[in-house]
Amino acid sequence: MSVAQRGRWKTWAAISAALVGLTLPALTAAPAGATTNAYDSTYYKNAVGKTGTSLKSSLHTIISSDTRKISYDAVWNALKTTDQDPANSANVLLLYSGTSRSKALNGGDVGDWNREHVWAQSHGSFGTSAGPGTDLHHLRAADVQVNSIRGNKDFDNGGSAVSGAPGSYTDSNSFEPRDSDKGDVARMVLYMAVRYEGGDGFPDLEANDSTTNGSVPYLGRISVLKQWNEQDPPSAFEERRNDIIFNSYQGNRNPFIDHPEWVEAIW
Ligand SMILES: [Ca+2]
Ligand SMILES: [Ca+2]
Repeated sequence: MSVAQRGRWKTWAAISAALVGLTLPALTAAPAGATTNAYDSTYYKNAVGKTGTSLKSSLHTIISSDTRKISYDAVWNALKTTDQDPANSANVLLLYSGTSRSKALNGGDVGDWNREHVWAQSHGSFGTSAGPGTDLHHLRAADVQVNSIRGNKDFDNGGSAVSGAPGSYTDSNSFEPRDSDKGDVARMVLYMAVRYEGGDGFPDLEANDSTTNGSVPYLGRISVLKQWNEQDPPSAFEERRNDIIFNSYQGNRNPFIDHPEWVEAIW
């Protein structure tokens, strides 16, 4: 190699090194829409970078590894903490209606709030023993009458206005929450689909595109839930309750609040 050749080689080597430095991060970049989360290098380390059934399987293992469960009676006090109104610590914020109501008004009478199973209990008939029936990630404080109107309906757009829950609609077989609760509902339902895969004596819960699921362990409609997840991103309220459930109750997280783009990555 001549001096001139050596010089050109050194220049090329330097350029190549620079190109490697420039292109490597691009080759390993996360997919479009990916977000980062404080738990990526710890809690989610085995899931980050995966998609499809591989991601779902990995997340199932992660969110099932801590088996702390609470009783249905203990859910009352837990909701007083997880669903506390950020503007008034004496109240809880009710799902579907957005009403702020005294924590002391928990019960079954008109004007009270009670424990709404966003994944309706009858869809898999899991009841209220410790497990899916007491899983705080899909249990929310709701007005007694509004909860009764939602009943065990699948989720979908459309219907007539729901009394006591402005912006919510219902028809004979489906319920549409108000806009600011749409994403919350989607992420709660899809958490349940990943958390419960048929182990521990509980049914394998899955989301599908039907609104006539009845008592089978399915809940719809997945195509609409995906839209709702996009249009109503995770709020500070959801992030706070995810942290409380993780740190103080169940030791597990709802991955779709931490990584809403994982909904599209799986479904
Ligand atoms: Ca929301
Ligand atoms: Ca499942």
